Amino acid sequence: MPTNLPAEYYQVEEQYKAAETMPDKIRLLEELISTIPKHKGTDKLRADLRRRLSKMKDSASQRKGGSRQSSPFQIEKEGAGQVVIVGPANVGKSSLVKALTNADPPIAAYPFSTPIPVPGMMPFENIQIQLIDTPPLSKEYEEPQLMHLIRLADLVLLVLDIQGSVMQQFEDSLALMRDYRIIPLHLRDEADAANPRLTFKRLHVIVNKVDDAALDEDFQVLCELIGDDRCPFVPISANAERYFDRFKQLVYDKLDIVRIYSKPPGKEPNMNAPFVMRRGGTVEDFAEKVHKDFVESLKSARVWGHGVFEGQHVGRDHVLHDGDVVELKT
Ligand SMILES: Nc1nc2c(ncn2[C@@H]2O[C@H](COP(=O)(O)OP(=O)(O)OP(=O)(O)O)[C@@H](O)[C@H]2O)c(=O)[nH]1
Ligand SMILES: [Mg+2]
Repeated sequence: MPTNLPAEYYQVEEQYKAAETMPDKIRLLEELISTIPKHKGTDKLRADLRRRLSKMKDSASQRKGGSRQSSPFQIEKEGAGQVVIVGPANVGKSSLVKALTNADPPIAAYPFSTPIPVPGMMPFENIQIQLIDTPPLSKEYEEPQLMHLIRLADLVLLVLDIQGSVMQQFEDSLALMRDYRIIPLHLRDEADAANPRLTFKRLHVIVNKVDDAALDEDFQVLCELIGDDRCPFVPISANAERYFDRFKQLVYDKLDIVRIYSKPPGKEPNMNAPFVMRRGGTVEDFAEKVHKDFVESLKSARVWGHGVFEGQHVGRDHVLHDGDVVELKT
């Protein structure tokens, strides 16, 4: 047991030991973990308590459902990409997810109103993109499972509040993620890029509550302050519904995906139902998307679109571009 624990630790520990119900025990154990200062000497204690907490959460959810339930932080990817909306408390994460998707997460004027992630689908042109509302990034209430969700996502959007202390929110959020070895991709050069314990995530900053022209000016001042063109901040207003189109385009662009249309031989392609692939994907990757057996049986392919003449025959390695139409012959 480390000797330099704060008095608060021992107080909460007493309460934890005295707690009689499982929800109380879980809540107090979380509180107990948050009282422990972070340094080498407390690593083991924190790890042990976290393990105990996760066991307690597991058994609590088992009891509830009769069988083992998966964590609400494990969210299956749906649509063209999974985007997590993270940020400090009360910046408007839930408001954004509610305004932009079919989901209906809780919104409140007080902080910590979102206890678990809520996924929703955002339509963009002819595809759907998954946005996930999350509990706040907070020093007082760290949520390791949220960090795991961030690690698995295709894109992270960090939401800040122009009407609050934006730079502080920005720095605190990055510091919290760094504690869990999550580093924004654009800062890769400054971090130890070869360190396999670090996760580099594509991250963009969305500044919410830019409700009117006066706040547009505040946003401009903020941009000048940042002066870093590798991670430009993007304004939005969930309540005034401003800059939504720009937001959707940004999400699409940053997901780094392309839409490819399948044309059955002798028929027209269905332009409403694209196949979505990573940018740089080839005809072979596309064939696999359409049907896994097609990779083996593919005889030839023709492409209409970028950098080819109409219906050009191409090889398996041909790289496809957004909007290309492909006819596969098997
Ligand atoms: N002026 C203004 N207020 C907003 C905007 N978006 C959200 N809010 C308000 O900010 C408060 C917090 O909104 P939420 O969407 O619950 O914020 P959150 O980030 O999900 O909060 P937590 O889940 O507690 O972390 C509510 O009172 C919202 O009405 C906006 O664009 N402009
Ligand atoms: Mg919320």
